[in-house]
Amino acid sequence: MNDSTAPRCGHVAVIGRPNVGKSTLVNHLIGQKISITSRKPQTTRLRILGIVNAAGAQIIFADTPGWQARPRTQLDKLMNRQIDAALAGVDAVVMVADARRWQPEDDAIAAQLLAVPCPRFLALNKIDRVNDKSSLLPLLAELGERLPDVEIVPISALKGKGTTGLLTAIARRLPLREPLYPNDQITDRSERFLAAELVREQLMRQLGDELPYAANVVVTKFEDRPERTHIEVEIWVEKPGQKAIVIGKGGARLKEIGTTARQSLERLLDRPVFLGTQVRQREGWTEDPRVLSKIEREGQ
Ligand SMILES: Nc1nc2c(ncn2[C@@H]2O[C@H](COP(=O)(O)OP(=O)(O)OP(=O)(O)O)[C@@H](O)[C@H]2O)c(=O)[nH]1
Ligand SMILES: [Mg+2]
Repeated sequence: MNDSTAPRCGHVAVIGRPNVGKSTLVNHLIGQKISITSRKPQTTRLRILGIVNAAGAQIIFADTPGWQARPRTQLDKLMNRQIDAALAGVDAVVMVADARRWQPEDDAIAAQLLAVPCPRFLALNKIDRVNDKSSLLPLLAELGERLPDVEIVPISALKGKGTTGLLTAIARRLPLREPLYPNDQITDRSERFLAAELVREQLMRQLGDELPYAANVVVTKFEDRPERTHIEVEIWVEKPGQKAIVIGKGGARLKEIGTTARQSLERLLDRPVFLGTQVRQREGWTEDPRVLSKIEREGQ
């Protein structure tokens, strides 16, 4: 049998510090936004699979939350546990780092990378922001020495530079195995989960620094009706003042959040959507074990 044409398939964890571009990379490889992104760290909360069929392989990426060196809340701890779960039994690991600056936390993640007994890759991301590409050479040389057996690939997840090369390199290293998922499936998460996430994406993108971390989105209704999918969500915040901020003057902020989230959702689901939003105050949910175990179990 000619191995180069035999099907390959495997699980690949994508790990790294918050905000380095893990979700942007997974979305780019899938060609759809399945994992939310923002300029703020800790955007991804739960592991989400992104399934790519390319280069003769089915590559099942697990996008993970950014690893937090000092988890503070129970929610932070839940997020770090998601990374451990993604690393269990993987066939390859991709660490993502910012090509502009290697940081002390990157060393801790590189140690996790080296501890996993499978093919390892380091994607040095955001090279579109590096004007003088030759300035990358000393970092590449140093990392090459410090991280033996790690294939280092400079990329721009945002611009799609170097990403095909990375995909092909990963595909080549996966085990010979029939695909685990049907070839039209792009994620393991339900449409319900994706709806909640796209609303949370707008909270991350449109609100100030603290509030998004105090917010949770819960789907209360999801019905496929003949003319459109009818979705209702609750946005939980911790404090009364936060509720006023999410709603905004005359409801303007909430309207903007709802409209933009609905448009992203319609693109993803490829059908018309009604999205109803309500804001509720729910103090201390980031420490509430009942809420957290529900989030962990059901993904919302
Ligand atoms: N210029 C540039 N920006 C990028 C690139 N990749 C990602 N970004 C930006 O970096 C920010 C963070 O991207 P995410 O994909 O949300 O990062 P993440 O690693 O998933 O972050 P967490 O989920 O918080 O851990 C966003 O504003 C992205 O648009 C890139 O290649 N170039
Ligand atoms: Mg992310």
